[in-house]
Amino acid sequence: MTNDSIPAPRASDRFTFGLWTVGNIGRDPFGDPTRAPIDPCRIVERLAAIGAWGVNLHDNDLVPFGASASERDRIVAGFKRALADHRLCVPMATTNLFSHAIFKDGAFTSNDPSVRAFALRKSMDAIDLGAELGASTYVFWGGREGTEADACRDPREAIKRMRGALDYLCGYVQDRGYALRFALEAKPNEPRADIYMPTTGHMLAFIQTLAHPEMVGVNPEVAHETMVGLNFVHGVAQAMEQKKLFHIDLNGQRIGRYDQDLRFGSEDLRQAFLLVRLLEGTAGDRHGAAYTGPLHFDAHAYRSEDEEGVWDFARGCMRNYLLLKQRAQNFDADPEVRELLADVPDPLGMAAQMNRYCTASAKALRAAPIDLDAIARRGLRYERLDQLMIEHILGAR
Ligand code: GLT
Ligand code: MN
Ligand code: MN
Repeated sequence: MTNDSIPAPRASDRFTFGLWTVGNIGRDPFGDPTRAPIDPCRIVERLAAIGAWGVNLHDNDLVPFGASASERDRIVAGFKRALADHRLCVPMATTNLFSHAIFKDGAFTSNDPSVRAFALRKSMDAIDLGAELGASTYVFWGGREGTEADACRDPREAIKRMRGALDYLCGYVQDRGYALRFALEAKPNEPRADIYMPTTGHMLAFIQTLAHPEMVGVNPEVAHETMVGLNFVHGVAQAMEQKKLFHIDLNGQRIGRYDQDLRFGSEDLRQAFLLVRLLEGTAGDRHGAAYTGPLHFDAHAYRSEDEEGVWDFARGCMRNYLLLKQRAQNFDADPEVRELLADVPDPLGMAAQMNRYCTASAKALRAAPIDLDAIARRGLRYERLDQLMIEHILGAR
């Protein structure tokens, strides 16, 4: 395979970045910024030039906190012109409910009703902004919805407040007639010591308790599940199986570290490969359809980079995705892989008997002459399967 066989990113690849991701100025808890902010209109121009499809934003990535109505309208008009000029869309928008000191102990879950009211008000304004820019997905990342001093509130109360806020905002979206769906993004910790509903699985369970569960799905992030050692691909698969994968945050992360938000594909190639394979459905669709939503890179360039390095970073995210996609396609088209993944023979017709419980099927299962010893002795050839996967990832096949 030559490098030229990987096409350049195109709008049809549905790659997106956030104003806050490529606009990240390289500040960390121990150090000052290492690069200047990039004007949002310039971000639009540069993203379009490198083949991205869309740009996502928090309200305050575009409109500074506290801007007047006329200032807001002027900024938004300029941004819309840039989007039109460079044919970039805004598929996702969200609210910054974490930077301002008023949110130091949470937004929707704060003990202070005035903070909760302000969080709703800010979210409604940001939803208006998202709708005006044409977004179809609205993300909620509750970065401050957590605790250090856990005695401050009953965690059940926090969950009730979160539910109340989402039900309220679903009502707002319906009232305004916006074609917006919500996507909840879990994270176990950072910046809080503990954040409520720390995984995608917690969110999936919570969604079923909302007033409008059909309007709400998830936005899993590679780094957030990987930092605590969970299998991200399994979480995403569960969301897909429930038709709840509304959005996805792609990046790179090593287990056991702070949220690194590294370039997609730069860490744990196995997991990155398996994730792309799952999203693209290269193994076939008998377990469900491929993911067709935005592919968002919620990552940022190393602190060592200047603006040129930021665009190297952005190109790297997209190129790694496309490289892994091609390798996943090759893997699933490989005759040896297909043979190893072929259905296990079912000479006793057991699969059909297990479709649904009935007295007769239970009787049939009990009577079936299942040869335990023969099955227990059989090697499954997963060593060979996994090695083939590694060889495809390494480009050796
Ligand atoms: C913040 C966070 C991300 C979230 C963003 C959406 S903001 O950068 O680290 O994981 O997706 O609010
Ligand atoms: Mn994220
Ligand atoms: Mn992150």
